[in-house]
This record gives sequence, C-alpha cells and structure tokens, in this order.
Amino acid sequence: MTHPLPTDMLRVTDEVTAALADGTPVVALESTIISHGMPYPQNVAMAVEVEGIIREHGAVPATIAVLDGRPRIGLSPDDLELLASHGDVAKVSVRDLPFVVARGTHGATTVAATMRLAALAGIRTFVTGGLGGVHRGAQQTFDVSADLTELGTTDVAVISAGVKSILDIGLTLETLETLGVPVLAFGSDEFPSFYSRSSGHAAPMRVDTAAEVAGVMRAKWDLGIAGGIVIANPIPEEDEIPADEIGVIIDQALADMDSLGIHGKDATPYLLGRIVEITGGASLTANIALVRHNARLGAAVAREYAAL
Ligand code: PSU
Ligand code: MN
Repeated sequence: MTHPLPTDMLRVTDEVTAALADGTPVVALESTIISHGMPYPQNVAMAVEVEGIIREHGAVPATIAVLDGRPRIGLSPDDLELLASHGDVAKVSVRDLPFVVARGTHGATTVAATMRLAALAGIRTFVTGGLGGVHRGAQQTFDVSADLTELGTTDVAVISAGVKSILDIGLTLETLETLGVPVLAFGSDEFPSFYSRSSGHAAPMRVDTAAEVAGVMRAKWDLGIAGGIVIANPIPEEDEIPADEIGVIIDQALADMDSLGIHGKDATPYLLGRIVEITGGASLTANIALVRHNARLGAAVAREYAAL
C-alpha cells in the first residue's frame, strides 16, 4: 500500500517549485559526491561551479541532501559549504533515509537516494560523476550498490561518466540489463570507465544527441516501463587518464583497502580518496572535469525533455 507523502516531508526551494510548475527544465544533483567523494575545499568549489554550469545552459539546478532530518530539494551556498566541510554528514543511500530523517541529522545522498528524492519532487533528469555498481569480488561479498536497484525502479535519467573500474564493469552492465535499465553511451560505441573513455566493454546502446536521450526517456515512461536510464558520457579526451595508467593505481587502492579491512558503505569513499592520494591529485582534476562535462549534457537533456 502506498501512503500519500505528507506535504512537509520534502523542502523544495521556491525556485525549484516554480520551475517544476511552469515546465522550466530542472536538473537534480547528488551530495555524496560533495561530502564523501572529494576533499575540501575542491568539493564545494565543484558543487557551486556545477550549479552555475546548469544555469548557464538553461536549466535550474536542484542539489539534494538531508539537512537536520529534512530532505531538501535545492540548496543554498551555505548548505553546500556545510555538506562540504561539516565533519558529521552521513552517507545516505535509500536504506539510510528513514534513519537520518527520524533522527533529525544531516545526510549526503548517494545516486540511489538522490534519485528517489528527485522522483518524489517530480524531477526526471539527474547529473553526477560516477554510478555505484557491482563491486569486484561481489560473488563473495554480495556488495552491489543500491544505485542499481534504484535504477531498476525509479523514473529518473542519470547522466554520469560511466562506472569506475574499482567496480566490476561487466557485471554492472549485466545487472543493469537484468533490471531493464537502458544504458546509452553518448557519442561512443564503448561504455566509458569514468577516468577513461574506454572500458573494454561495448556500449549496449549509442546516442549522439540530447534529443535522442529525451526520446528514450519519453518512450520508456510512456510504455509504462518503470525505472531509470543510464546515460554514460565519456570524459573529454584532454581530461582522461588512460585506462592502463589508472588501472595500476586502482589495483593498488583496492589492495590497500583489503589490507585495512575496509568494506561496505566505506569502500567507495575510501577508494576515491586513496586514488586522489596515489595520483597526487590528478584523479581529482579528472573527476571535476567530467562532472562539468556531464552538467552541460544534463542541462541539454533536461531542456529537450521539457520541450517534448
Ligand atoms: N562514484 C564516484 N563518486 C562518488 C560516488 C561514486 O566516482 O561520489 C558515490 C555516489 O554517491 C554513489 C555512491 O551513489 O558513491 C555509491 O556508493 P555505494 O557503492 O556504497 O552504493
Ligand atoms: Mn555497497
């Protein structure tokens, strides 16, 4: 049984409310990437800059998080600063949402939790850096990100740079197929691997324009097929770290994680931080570049979808 959402559960900014009411394109943004995906102060600079890029490209940004137990759709610069620098912001996936809301605490939302809150607010386009997926060794650990489950059920199109090879990319693509999630590589025949344009895996589907992406969104949901859409946007050539170069570093980071016994929800944040350390910041530069690139595409997709 579904319950109607009490109107005070979500706090949506006036700007986002007005945009949704009059059909102005809106792009959701996640907050785990701010609190647990990048170091301070590059994280807050990235968050502010990406909101600006979305605006410059004709859409309204809606960064999503939980503050003082209240899910928030659209944040102020002070909120972004808090998420970036406050020591006590939980990483919140869907299973964590009820807990932070009930306790009245702060939470940075993952792709899964951001999708869920975006859909509740009526937002259909969401931009991030990288998706969670099936972790290497998941045959033993069962570590499969709830991002995939959410993509199987919640009607939001997610623009990312693909999946990092800290994950098992092949198993992630298989799982998305099982869940009925279209995976569209943008302008490429190959599925990208976040820092690199290549992954060794063919793109399940290819699109070359934002209008084509919007067409797939419209078609999927008009057919009554519930769930998300993955748009994998390869990092620009000038910003990429070649797959063989980053591969060695990722293997090192995974080995360090195992020797420290880190697992579960701490795995992805640890690996991202360790890769930044080993690369002397080069991976962070690439990460920020690809998020900017995704923001431009996401705004274009939201505009095309709004125009349908
Ligand atoms: N990949 C990145 N940066 C990130 C994440 C993934 O390159 O910040 C975050 C996203 O919020 C994603 C989450 O939803 O990690 C996945 O975590 P887990 O594997 O614990 O589900
Ligand atoms: Mn996990």
